[in-house]
Amino acid sequence: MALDIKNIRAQFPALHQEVHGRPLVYFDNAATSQKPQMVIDAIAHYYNKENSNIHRGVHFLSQQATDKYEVAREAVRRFINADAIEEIIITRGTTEAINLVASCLSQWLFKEGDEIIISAIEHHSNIVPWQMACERSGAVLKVIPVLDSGELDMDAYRNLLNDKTKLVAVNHISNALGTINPVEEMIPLAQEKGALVLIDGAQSAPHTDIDVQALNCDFYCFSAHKMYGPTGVGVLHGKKEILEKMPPYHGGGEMIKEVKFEGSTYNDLPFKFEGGTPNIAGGIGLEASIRFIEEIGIENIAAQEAELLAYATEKLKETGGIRFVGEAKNKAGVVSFLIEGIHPYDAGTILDKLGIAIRTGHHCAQPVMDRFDIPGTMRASFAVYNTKEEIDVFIEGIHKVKQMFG
Ligand code: 7TS
Repeated sequence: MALDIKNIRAQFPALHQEVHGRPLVYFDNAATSQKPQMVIDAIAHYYNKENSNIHRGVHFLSQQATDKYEVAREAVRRFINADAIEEIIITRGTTEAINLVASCLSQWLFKEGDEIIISAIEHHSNIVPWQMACERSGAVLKVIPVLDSGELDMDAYRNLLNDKTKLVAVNHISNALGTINPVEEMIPLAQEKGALVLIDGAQSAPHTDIDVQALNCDFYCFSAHKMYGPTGVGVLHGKKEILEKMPPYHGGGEMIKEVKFEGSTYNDLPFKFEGGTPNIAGGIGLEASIRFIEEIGIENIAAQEAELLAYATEKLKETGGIRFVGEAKNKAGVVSFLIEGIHPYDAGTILDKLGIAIRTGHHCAQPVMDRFDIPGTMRASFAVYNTKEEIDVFIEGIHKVKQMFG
């Protein structure tokens, strides 16, 4: 189905502005996407009319806010096809979701000499929490290497797996390279060895259909702000039988059943992992962002972005002197590249002056840059509202950069 991109763009107020006197071209969607009016309205409406704390008041506003927050949880469940709402923990984002699992597993599961496997193309938030878990528990971190193409070395992965492997944590889509990892293949390989699997879906939730039951992963996490929703809210999906065994993360209100000085008992799932007043407006905004995606259809979004990726890659190739970093066969709407002889930061600064927002640097994936022996890349990442005309403006910008520094 051909999407009405003009109509979609009209729903995003932030896209209709000038930056440095030029119409904004926003290609930094892997960092965070812009927000449609329906998400902004849902949040504004909550603060204008519904503001109240949830899960505790008997009064009207509190019950109404609680209902809306729980509607959001159900929307998330449906969005990722989870089995039950008890499995949906609303967090501050992907980073908090991974830290929650790493912290709880280091108390409950990991022992001296156990092994945790991550990949060479992880975001820092899927590296550092596991390093901290290793420090706490004596477990050892192992890393799946990446091939020159930007694809994971699957033979090396098979060889890393053994009876000591307790957890595999990999991203579904790499933010630095755009590689779509073969998680459908990776998950059962780990589980055959008795390991748990966490999938970092920060980059996949906005672009791919997610079915946690079909994937059969033990944990899946993502952030609302990369999928047209607000910042400061995200999701941890975990299998119920594992979440039930895990100790709680944050202690405080909401996550308890009974508190006595001699000891406290913990609440049922999912509240056991949701201590403190949550980002209520954020949860309500997340529900609106899911509705936005579902109205367009995730497969239509993916098709639009695939077209943009193919077009941008072809046009960049035509300009010459481009080194692509990450050329996996199976790739999402991210182009990471360098212009030969030009520092990405210099190029990014010139593009900014032309109203073009791309990301330059290590993209919170420093080991990827070390692996490819580069200081960083220029990264253009696409969302459903981007157009080929914007890519043409971007390519003109690349020509200007080359003229200035070439
Ligand atoms: N995992 C991946 C694969 C990511 O791309 C990001 C954020 C995170 C985890 C962390 O998500 P957060 O919402 O908790 O911060 N990625 C990026 C990026 O590529 N540029 O800025 C943030």
